[in-house]
Amino acid sequence: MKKEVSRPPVPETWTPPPGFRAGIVSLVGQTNVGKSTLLNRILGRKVAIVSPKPQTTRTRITGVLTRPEGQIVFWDTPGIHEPHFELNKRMVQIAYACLRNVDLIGWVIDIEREAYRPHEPILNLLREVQAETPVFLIINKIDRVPKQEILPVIDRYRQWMDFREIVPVSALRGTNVEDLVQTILKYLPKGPPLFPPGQWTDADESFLIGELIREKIFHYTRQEVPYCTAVHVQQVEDKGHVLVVYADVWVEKDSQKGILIGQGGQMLKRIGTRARQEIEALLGRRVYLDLQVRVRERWRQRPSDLDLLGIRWE
Ligand SMILES: Nc1nc2c(ncn2[C@@H]2O[C@H](COP(=O)(O)OP(=O)(O)OP(=O)(O)O)[C@@H](O)[C@H]2O)c(=O)[nH]1
Ligand SMILES: [Mg+2]
Repeated sequence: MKKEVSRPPVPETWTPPPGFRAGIVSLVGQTNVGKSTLLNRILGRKVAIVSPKPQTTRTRITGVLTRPEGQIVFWDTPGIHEPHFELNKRMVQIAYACLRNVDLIGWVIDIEREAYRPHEPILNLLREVQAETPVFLIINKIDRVPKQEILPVIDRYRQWMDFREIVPVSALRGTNVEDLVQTILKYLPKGPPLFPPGQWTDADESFLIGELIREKIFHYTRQEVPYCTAVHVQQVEDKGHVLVVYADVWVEKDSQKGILIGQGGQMLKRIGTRARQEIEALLGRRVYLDLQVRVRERWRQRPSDLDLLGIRWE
């Protein structure tokens, strides 16, 4: 048993068939390579937010896939990058911590960006852990290159490290993703499920709501604004016919507050509307979203603020 994951008891009415397999698989890699897209594709639902901008995922996201033959608990992780703020240091720390106490590691690379040169810090780390933990190379975004360019990349990476498996995929299109799932299952230890079948994440409602709001901020704002922004869900109140969500959007400066609110409140309205629609779809009920933009200077540097946002390794 690994103490990092909370493991709610499996209902006694369900007995896993003989030969059932279960384990934890960490998805790691540079930022923007498609780790979260891959997790969502595997689960067939959105558990992790995605954006074309780097550094979207800020903490570990758990996604659980249960099949008749086994259960895979995926950890989506923040992309590994050079950290300049306490926020980013924690993100990278979390990603590194997710290499320990897992049953398998999937190193996700972007074939367009990483075909000729591996990310050295990740490569060196994985070389160290591979004696204890099987490492797969997952070559993502193969839809972006001609087919004949895939094999040379496989050959090159094979020279750099002895991967247990190398699986080219397109997380966006779903190409080879089922093969990846089947191959992962073969490597997991035999044992009972770690989560009740039917549970697809361990994240709570407030966290998921905050992430969906943040995703829209990443979508609609640019330059430094998304990076200086955090969402803190203050309260979720069930009023019967509607769920009322009070959320603060933190920025670091007045100028960023102005951008997020926009002329005549247009920007905040757009973010709020799109977020609300997705939250309603996720929870299957009507939602009223009360968004307040607040200046919280230097929150990215303040450990207590990062704790409050849940950006820390427990
Ligand atoms: N063409 C193509 N784009 C992809 C694929 N997978 C992901 N993307 C795109 O790549 C961008 C980044 O995807 P994410 O899933 O957010 O990447 P990530 O690795 O989780 O990024 P961080 O959380 O920032 O570390 C998004 O614009 C995705 O749509 C793929 O297979 N093909
Ligand atoms: Mg991500």
